[in-house]
Amino acid sequence: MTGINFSGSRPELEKCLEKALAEKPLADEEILYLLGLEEREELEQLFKTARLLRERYFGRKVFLYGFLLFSTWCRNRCSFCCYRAPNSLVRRYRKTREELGEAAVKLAESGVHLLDLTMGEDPLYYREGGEERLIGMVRFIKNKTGLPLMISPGTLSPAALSALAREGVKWFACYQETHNRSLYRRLRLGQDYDYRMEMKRTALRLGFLIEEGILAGVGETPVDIVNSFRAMAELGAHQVRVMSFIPQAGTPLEDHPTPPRLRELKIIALLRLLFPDRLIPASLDVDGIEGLKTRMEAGANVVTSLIPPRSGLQGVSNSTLQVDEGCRTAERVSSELARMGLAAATAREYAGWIRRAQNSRLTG
Ligand code: SAM
Ligand code: MD0
Ligand code: SF4
Repeated sequence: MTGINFSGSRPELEKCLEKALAEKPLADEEILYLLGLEEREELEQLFKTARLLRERYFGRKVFLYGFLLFSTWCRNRCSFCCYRAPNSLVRRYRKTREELGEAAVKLAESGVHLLDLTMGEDPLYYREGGEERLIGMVRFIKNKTGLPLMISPGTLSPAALSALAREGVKWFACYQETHNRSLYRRLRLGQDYDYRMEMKRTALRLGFLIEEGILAGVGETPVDIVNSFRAMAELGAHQVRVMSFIPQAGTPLEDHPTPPRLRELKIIALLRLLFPDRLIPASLDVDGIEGLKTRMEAGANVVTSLIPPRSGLQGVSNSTLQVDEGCRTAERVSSELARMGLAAATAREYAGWIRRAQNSRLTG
């Protein structure tokens, strides 16, 4: 019993979705076939299958991640990002630990399950004494809120990573954006592909849970997407994401169009089919609260980029979208989830998932 009636669907579709539901590995051609679906009813079957798999591992419960971008200064020049060093059209700030602490407490009180501490590669944290500053900041937020932490710092030295592991930081997030080396070179200008990949392996060895991610709409082919799925599996990532590229004023890709959202939705669904027990985000940073429903319907089980209103903190790809309007809060997200028959998990449920993941008791 699959719980889905596939009768009337094309035999190829039925075969692929049955296989996914049985958690048998899909061949590259099958993934490509599913990524190529265009018809509404067929897509609906794909999304339904993704939801069924999500329900198998997570029931109706969803995790909420608070986002704290504590510095928007960056030494890098990623072609897609508004925070690239030469961009003068973006608001720069660097939060003190007290300012950050205040926002962190607001998020914690609102009921988020985790705080994602993110920065541009701010030179302040790379000069003499910078790593200690970063570690001090992390310790301060941990003591102040007691919440599980994720760190999204870009690349760091293995020593700094190791110190963060000792502080008890649970997650290391670092997105390759693509696993096609020549596309990577055009996106993460001047950054070493292997160093970035290796940091994630180092993080795993240090006991972190890790998040890998890709961008949709930056010139990737369907085969590139399949290769990224394979790279995520090989890495053993615990959280896997895709975000649609949003063009940014003042950057080399400012005139490159944002992709049709169906591409991101199909990738979310495929991620669920391939990684049924892993965490898959729906980011509010791409299309705001209006974009939540379709992403949840495609199989996501985490909502990211919750930002406290009027804290002066920004997002990334739509850096101020709906922040001060209060649309990116736990309260607003929870009421949207309720309308979809979903609900925010308890802190205990999230802690339980982390414990099982850290004890490697996830399947697959
Ligand atoms: N600086 C760190 C790094 O690059 O790893 C962490 C912060 S960085 C802003 C986080 C992620 O935001 C990037 O890895 C990328 O996936 C995403 N991002 C940046 N600019 C974007 C854009 N224009 N559209 C969509 N996602 C974007
Ligand atoms: C998000 N703006 O979740 C955040 C960010 C970094 N770990 C996450 C890209 O959409
Ligand atoms: Fe800097 Fe990260 Fe933006 Fe690249 S993606 S420019 S490393 S903030």
